[in-house]
Formats: sequence, C-alpha cells, structure tokens
Amino acid sequence: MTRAVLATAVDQVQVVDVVLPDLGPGDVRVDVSAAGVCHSDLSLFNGTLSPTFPLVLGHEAAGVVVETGSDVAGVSPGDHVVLNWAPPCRTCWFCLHAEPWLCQTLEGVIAVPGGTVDGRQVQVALGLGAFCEQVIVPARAVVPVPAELPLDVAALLGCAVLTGIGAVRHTAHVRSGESVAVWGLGGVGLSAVAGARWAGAGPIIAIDIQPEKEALARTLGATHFLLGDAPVAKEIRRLTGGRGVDHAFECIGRPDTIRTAWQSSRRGGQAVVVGVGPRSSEVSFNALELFHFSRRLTSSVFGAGDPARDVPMLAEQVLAGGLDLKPLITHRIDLDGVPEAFDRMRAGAGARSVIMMDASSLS
Ligand code: PAD
Ligand code: ZN
Repeated sequence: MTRAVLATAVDQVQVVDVVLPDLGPGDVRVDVSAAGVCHSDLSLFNGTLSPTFPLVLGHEAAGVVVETGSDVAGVSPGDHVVLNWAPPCRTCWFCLHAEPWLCQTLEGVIAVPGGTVDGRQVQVALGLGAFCEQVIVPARAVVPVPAELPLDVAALLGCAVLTGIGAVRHTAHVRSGESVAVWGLGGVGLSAVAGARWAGAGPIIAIDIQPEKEALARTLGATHFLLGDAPVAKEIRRLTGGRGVDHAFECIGRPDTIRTAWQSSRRGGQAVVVGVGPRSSEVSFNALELFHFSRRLTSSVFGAGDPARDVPMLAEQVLAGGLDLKPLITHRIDLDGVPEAFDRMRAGAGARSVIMMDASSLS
C-alpha cells in the first residue's frame, strides 16, 4: 500500500491507499521524493483534458529507484531519477525522424491503468501517477540524474523546466541578443524566462495578470514586466524599436493571449504556443494579416526535445551554477496540500508547489 492523491471525479480529490501493480521484468519501482503540481494536473482534475476517473494525478517528479525488473539494464537501486511522462518508443516514424516528442505511442495518452484502490482499478496520469509515495513505471520512463542534484529541483526538470526551456532552445532556437516575450509566469513560463536568459536573449519581457509575479520573473531573468491587462502589444513594440519581439511564448493556453502573443511578435518573427487550452477555444486570424506579417505560429510539445538527453544536460547546468531553478519552488507541501495548491494555481499565486513525500523535509 502506498498513499496517493486520487481524483475521483471532476473537481474531487482525496488521499487514498493504492495497491500498485506487480513489478514487470521491464519495470522499475521508484520511491517518489518530490512531485511538482503542474497546470496540466489541474486541467485533468477540472476535466479540461477529459480524463478517465478515478485517476492518480502527478507527472512531474523525481525520486530514488528501489527495485528493478529482471530485464532492466542501465538503472539500479539507489539511483536518483527524474520521471519522464513522455518516454519515446524509439521505433515509430516520428522517433526515427528525430522528433521523439511527437512519438506515436504517446499521442493522446493522458491516463493508463495502474494499481487498484479498494479492489477497483484506477488510472495513472500520463503513465506515471506521481502524486504517490511510490510508482512502478517502465524503465524508459526514468532518467538518472546525479545524486548531488536536490530532488525537489530535479522534479521540475520532468515537466515545467523541460517544457519551458525546450520551447526556447529547441522550438524557437532563441539566440543571444534576440528579444523575447513570455505570457503566463507559472512554472512553465518562468522556465521559459530562465531559458531565455540562459540563451543570452534581451530584452526578456514577462507578462502576467498577477503583479506579484514581477519579482519572481525578474529573479529568473526578465528585464521587463508587463501586467496582462494593459495594452501589452503596443508596449512591447515600444520596447523593441516599434517592431515587436523576435520570439513570443504563450504559456497559458488562452485564445486572447495566443492572439496577443502573435500580434506582439515582429514581422517575420514567431509565436510559440506552449500553453494547453481546451478544444472549445478558438483563435482567429484574418487572411491579410497572416500574409502581411509573415510570422510563424507554432507550438512546442514537451519542449520539443528528448528527456533522455535534455534532463541530464539540464541537471549538469544546475549543478554548475548556470541555471538557478530554486526560485521556481514557492511552496513545499505534503500530499494533503494538493487542493490548496490548485486553489493557488487558479488564483495565479506563487509558482510551483512541490509535494515533499518526506514530511520532515517540509520544515
Ligand atoms: P500555472 O497555472 O502555474 O501558470 C499560469 C500563469 O498564467 C499564472 O501565473 C497566471 O497568473 C497567468 N495567467 C492566467 N491568465 C492570464 C492572462 N490572461 N494573461 C497573462 N497571464 C495570465 O501553469 P503552468 O506554468 O503549470 O502551465 C502553463 C501552461 O502550460 C498550462 O496550459 C499547461 O497545461 C501547459 C503545459 N504545456 C506543456 C507542453 O508540453 N507544451 C507541458 C506542461 C504544461
Ligand atoms: Zn506538466
């Protein structure tokens, strides 16, 4: 038995005891140490992503391997690992064409069966269900990291950081001296800000509707902060010689901010949709503006990278002092604190809440 946060229906959640499945020959058992609360968990919990319930939430986590299946090579008990919610199959068309983030086996997979509660089958979010003291996952869903890396920071590498920094590096290929704007300063958007600083971009303009995000954004590298309800596009043009930014990153998933991000990029620039909005939200463009501005509009799925390559590289950067991700963690909580973390997220308060499984690490 292991304790987990189970969403039982839309907007309903409880902490329960889960019986995990047996360890298969290709699986590893991981004691989860830390798990970040991502907006995608809220979107599963509130039904935006239409999951199957009951569902163990959580997909951004790190921990320690405690047992490996008989066929597992390359990872051993005692290894510190980041969980990977998008492990590519390495054999489909997309994997073979160097786009593992679009792996066919992952398309549309938001929940898979895993474990039972009171004898009833439950689903686990994104193949992990990481809001749980322990998980059993395929060996390809873990990426080893150095033991010196604090596990709370390591957890963030599993989603927010990989996504935000990946959008900057792999999707947009931001270069030194280029201008960047980022909408939505949660874990993902703040990671994009940190990635832009790492890339040597400037100015880095951060936008949110919560004034309290300014200090966080500046700590992570923003050179300017704008309140989302001001005439943002006009102000961005003023800051960029009347042109607009080279790269605009929308990290919320709203039609109005996607539209503003696109409008705030320069002629020939690009807007990258990182936020995940609902099917029902439509964004419109007129035919003349699409032609005239010659902008690119694209999305960045899971940072358009490969976790097996990028997580160790990011871990090295953190350890070398090149990337300070600690400010992303504004709240450390236990499993019972998830509903309040969702409340904070709805209110746009703080950045990442991270569940620390060992209660003594909360003080
Ligand atoms: P979060 O809820 O922590 O942060 C969202 C931020 O947006 C908050 O600071 C809000 O105040 C701010 N915000 C809300 N409305 C507005 C507005 N109108 N104008 C300006 N700012 C606003 O979310 P997160 O950082 O965990 O996730 C952000 C999005 O990224 C979310 O849609 C999530 O599902 C998505 C995501 N995408 C991927 C991917 O593969 N592309 C991976 C992980 C998460
Ligand atoms: Zn996530």
